[in-house]
Amino acid sequence: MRMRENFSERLTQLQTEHEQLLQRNNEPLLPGNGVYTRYQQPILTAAHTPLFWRYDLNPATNPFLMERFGINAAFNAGAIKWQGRYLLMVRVEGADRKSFFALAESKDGIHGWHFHNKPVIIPETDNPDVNVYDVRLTAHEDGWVYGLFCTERKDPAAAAGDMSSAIAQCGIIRTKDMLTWERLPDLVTASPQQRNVVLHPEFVNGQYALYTRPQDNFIEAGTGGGIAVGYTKTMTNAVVTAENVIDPRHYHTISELKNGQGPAPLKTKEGWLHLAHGVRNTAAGFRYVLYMFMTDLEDISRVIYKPAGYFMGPEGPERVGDVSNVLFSNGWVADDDGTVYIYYASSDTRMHVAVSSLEQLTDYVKNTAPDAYRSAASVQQLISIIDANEPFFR
Ligand code: BGC
Ligand code: BMA
Repeated sequence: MRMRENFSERLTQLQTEHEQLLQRNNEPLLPGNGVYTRYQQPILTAAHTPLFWRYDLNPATNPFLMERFGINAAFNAGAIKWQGRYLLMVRVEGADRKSFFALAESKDGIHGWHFHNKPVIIPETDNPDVNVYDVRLTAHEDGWVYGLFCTERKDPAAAAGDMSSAIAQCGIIRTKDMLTWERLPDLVTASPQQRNVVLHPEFVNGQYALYTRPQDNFIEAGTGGGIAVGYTKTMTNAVVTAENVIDPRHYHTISELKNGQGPAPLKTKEGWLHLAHGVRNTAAGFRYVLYMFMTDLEDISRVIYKPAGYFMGPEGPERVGDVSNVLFSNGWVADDDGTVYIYYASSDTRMHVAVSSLEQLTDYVKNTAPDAYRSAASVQQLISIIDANEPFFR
């Protein structure tokens, strides 16, 4: 049969294409906005997953060399620097819509990203997860690396015929070697829904501090919402009884519908730098953008700087994908020299990197005006910039 004869030819084509993709060059997009530098190409996509995940490579059992396991997307990755290498714990989504986690690594944080041979095994609890996604990695000062992720299960109270309503909660895993993961009981909070829960890297008054996002129902924040802080004595039976909202939602802002903490905050001389996402509703669906704020080093519940609006919004080809008009980030890495690698996903489809530094990001949060909540007040902010620039633009 023709196809059978073509097996090795097709395999060579697939391998060549895959190699070229993994080795393709990625140039910075200059001059950029001075806050961060985007790169020309995504760093990871569904097509970066190994061919031996997707294809049965045995001509006897797969004469047509057809895909046996489709991969739909590679996005929303947690990040960590581990033994000198940059690691992403990527949300990989199969054609079956189930997400799972897979590690990918790069030597310099920008180029040469490739997946490890096998996905990560996440042990289940007594109440099996239907879907897991959006892990945040935190190297805690207790010596463990924790992964906090969203575990989703069908809402048992969903009306007959409602096949969408779900309950989202925070699943917890930990490791000391990035190879095997111990599953701990899910986080318990008073809130019926939890997504975007993130572990703070240091103890606060001897307790673990968590950023949570109290939410009333599966999609809308309802009367809840906002990025909150809560404390638990232990992570092996994590219970947060009080969630104190530190970054609430506001009318007519980029996060009026909902918001959530991105990765764990980065410590700087001046405060904890936070990256988060904000969501608003539009006639074309939800729009997800990234924003930043800074909290006090002594009192992590006190926001000391919060620039207005978004830090990064979807641009160009980033705008289009499975869930268009979305930027989401749950991973970044700060190097000892202050370089910050921001790993973000576009439109629930692919991963990108943007590079900045602690110094630039601190300058950004301190010197960008906060939201003034009214058009006229924004105009005043703009006029003061123009006036101060007057000696420079003639
Ligand atoms: C999806 C997430 C999404 C959430 C809320 C989940 O089922 O997997 O990507 O954020 O629904 O829309
Ligand atoms: C969610 C998030 C992400 C996703 C986004 C857009 O609420 O938790 O998983 O990127 O929606 O679909």
